[in-house]
Amino acid sequence: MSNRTFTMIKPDATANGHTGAILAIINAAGFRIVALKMLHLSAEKAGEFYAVHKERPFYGELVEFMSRGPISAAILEKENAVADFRTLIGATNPAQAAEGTVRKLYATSIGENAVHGSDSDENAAIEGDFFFSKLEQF
Ligand code: 3AN
Repeated sequence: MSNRTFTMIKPDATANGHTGAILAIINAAGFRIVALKMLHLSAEKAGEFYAVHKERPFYGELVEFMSRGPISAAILEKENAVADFRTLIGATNPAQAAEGTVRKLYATSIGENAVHGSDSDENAAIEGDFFFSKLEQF
C-alpha cells in the first residue's frame, strides 16, 4: 500500500473561491501536501489526463469543464492515503456524498464536483507524475 494520493481542486471550486478552505480541510484530516501548483489545463491536456474515460458519454463535457479555468493540483501524503482521501471527498455525485465531505460542502453536480481523488495507488503515481517532475515532489 502506498501512502500517497493525487488531487485536483477543479475549476468550479477554484472559481467559487474554495481553494483555501479545501486545502485547510485536507490538512486538518492529516494529509501532508508534498506537491502543489495552480494551473490552467488546455483541452488537450485535460483530454490526456482523462483518457481512461474516453468512451464514457460524459467525456466531452468533462474535458470542457476541466479546461474551463484554473485548478490546483497536489500530491498528498498520509497512511492509507487513497482510500482515506476518497472518504474525505465523498461520493462522485454530491447528492449522495456524506455530510461533512468536501463534495457535500462544495460540489454542485456530478460533473462539477469540486475535487478529484485518485482511485488506486497505481493511478495516484501516474497522475502525480502527470503534473509534477520528481524535483517538484517532496
Ligand atoms: P471519481 O472522480 O469520483 O473517481 P469517476 O472516476 O467515475 O469519479 O469520474 C471521473 C470524473 O468524471 C468525475 N470526477 C466527474 O467530474 C466526471 N463524471 C463522472 N460521472 C459523470 C456523469 N455521469 N456526468 C458528468 N460527469 C461525470
